[in-house]
This record gives sequence, C-alpha cells and structure tokens, in this order.
Amino acid sequence: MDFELISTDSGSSARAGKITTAHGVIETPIFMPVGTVGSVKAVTQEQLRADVKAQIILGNTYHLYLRPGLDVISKAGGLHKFNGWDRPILTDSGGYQVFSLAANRKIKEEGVVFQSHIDGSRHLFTPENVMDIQRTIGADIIMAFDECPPYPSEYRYARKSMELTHRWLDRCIKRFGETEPAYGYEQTLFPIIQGSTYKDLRVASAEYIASRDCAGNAIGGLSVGEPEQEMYDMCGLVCEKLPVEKPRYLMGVGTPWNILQNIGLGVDMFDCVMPTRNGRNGMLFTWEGVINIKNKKWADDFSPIDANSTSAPSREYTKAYLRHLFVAGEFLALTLASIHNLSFYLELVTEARKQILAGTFAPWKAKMVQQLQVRR
Ligand code: PRF
Repeated sequence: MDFELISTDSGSSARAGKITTAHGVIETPIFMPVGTVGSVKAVTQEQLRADVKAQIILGNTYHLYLRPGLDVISKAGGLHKFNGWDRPILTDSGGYQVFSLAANRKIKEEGVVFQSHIDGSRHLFTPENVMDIQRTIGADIIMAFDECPPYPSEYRYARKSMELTHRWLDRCIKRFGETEPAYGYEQTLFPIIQGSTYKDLRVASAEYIASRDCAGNAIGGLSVGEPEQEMYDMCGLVCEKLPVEKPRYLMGVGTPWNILQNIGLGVDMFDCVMPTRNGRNGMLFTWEGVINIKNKKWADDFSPIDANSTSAPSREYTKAYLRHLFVAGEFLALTLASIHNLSFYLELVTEARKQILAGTFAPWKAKMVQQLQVRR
C-alpha cells in the first residue's frame, strides 16, 4: 500500500491524498460504506459502483467469521471474489463488534472469549487468530485487535485497557509479519489508538502506535457516547502526534458535520453505519440539512429526492414517492434511502477534497457545519 500526501490546507489541518492498494486507488479524504456481512445493506455492488461511487467498502471480521465462515470465503478465493466487489476492502478486527454484539464476553490477556449472537456458540478471538482470519477474508487493509472501552470509563480502567490494546498490537504485528497473504496480493495492517477521553492516555497511545511504524494508523474509542467537543479534542490531539506521511482513519464516525470537523483536524478515512442505518429509518442527509422523509409534509412534494445529487436515483425519484414507499413498507424505500445517503456522504468527502486542493476548506467547512445540521 502506498500513500501520497498531495496537499495540506492552509487554514486547517485538512489533507488531500491518494492511497494505492492492490485493488485500486482511494482518493482521500474518503468515506467507506459499511458492508458488515459482506453486503452494504439494501444496496447492490453495481449500485455502489455506479450511483454511490464508493471507492472502498468495509467488512467485519466478527460477522464474516461466524457466517458464512472461513471455509466458504476461502473456497471462494477471498471476500472480493465472494461478494463481487473488485475495489478495495477494509475489514475491522472484531475488537469492537465482540464488545457491542457478542454475549458473555470475557476479556483475558490471551484474547476475548465470547458467544455468538447468532447461535450462542463459544469462540475465542486472539490477536493471532484475528490476523489469520483477516488474511483468509483477504481485505486490502486489515485492523489490529483492540479493546474499545465504553464511555464513560474510569481512568484506571481506560489505562489498563489501552495497555492491553498495545500488547495485543505487538502480537498482531508479529503474527502479521510471520504470515503471507492468502491470495497473492498485498495486505496492510493498521494499528488502533485507544485511551478513552483522557488526554495523557491518548497522547501515550498515539505515540506508541506511531512508534510501531505501520503503513497507516487508526483512531478508535471515539463516537461512543462522549460529547462531540470531546471527540474533536481527542482527535485533534492524536492527529498532531501521528506521522503526516501516513493515512489516518477515524473509526465509526459519524454525522456529515462530524466528518467535516474531523477532516479539518487531519483525518483521511471514515466509516459509519449512519447513512445506511438512519436511511432505513427515513432519515435523509442533504446539503440543505436533514430530512425525515416519512413526515406528512413530503406526501405531495414532487420535487426530486435531491435535485443536485451525483446519483441518478436521487434525481429521478421524488420525495413524495420515496415517502409513499416508506409508508407502504416497500423494500425499495430502504434501497433508495441508502443509495441517497451513501452518495451524499461520498459527495461530501469529494467536495471536501476539492476545497482542500483549492485552499478554501476552512471557511467552506465553517459554513457547511451549520447548514448540514438544519432540520428540514
Ligand atoms: N475499534 C475497532 N472498531 C471500531 C471502533 C474501535 O474503537 C469504533 C469506535 N468508534 C468503531 N469501530 N476495532
């Protein structure tokens, strides 16, 4: 994997760059749609390519390992072959899902013992087997096994947890270095900063992660319930400690305005379930603000979902029609809302990149952060 830093904004820490992987190029800043089980919910790969213009999607180790399982993915020749997505893929390590989804999980030095949320079966994730599993899934970028402490966490717990994440990282790096890609193309490991909302822990974690000298770095443990300002403070702090010549990935963030603010702090990569999950509930993001498309006021609004959208469905279908699909419980509602929101998120980061390259990002961001939050 290669990262080229093309430009840094003069009025903020925002950056424009280019990541090159075995499955193609990613222009940063980028938003990565979440395809937990190997599918971005309600959206086909063709729609992701043509309408959303996604450059990279996410998969989850936890889900894919439980179902369909490594046998099937391995026989298919990896996740790209299995799901028909030939552009880059990143997999999260399960170090987050195991805490949010699994039952009876128990954290030990060795790893995490947990029960599947599907059938209750017992499993063990360790830094070593999570590297092996992600080799078999075959994503271009794979994530270290970490513990994401809840918010709020007491200082003592946050420190112990961060230290465990660091020890796990060293085991991940060792195993990753001892193993080969399963399908011939290069894979890259990103470590994850933790440290809850404690400044000294965040600084220590950022310095530790930076010292491991991986090809890219991630920021975990944020957007877990803390106030927005606290997320920005922590993110700004760690970005200053991370090497400039490597991409930075803020995990699980966030709203459109969160993304713009964090781009301004120096983040290059984002993922979040919000555009798809909230979309399936009728919440639409636009340049003019947030819409609840199920609201009665859209019942006879025959204007396009979004006249200026880069995606054809958002220009070709009306608000009244999409509202009708939601009220009638039609599956197409989920597809159209998901495509709309994802293409908006991709358009948001594409426009941010243009503004960075033009040197106009900071004032543009200040205006947009207000506008995007308006409830229409
Ligand atoms: N760790 C991992 N994945 C994550 C997170 C984390 O802390 C978050 C936190 N926002 C989202 N996804 N491995």
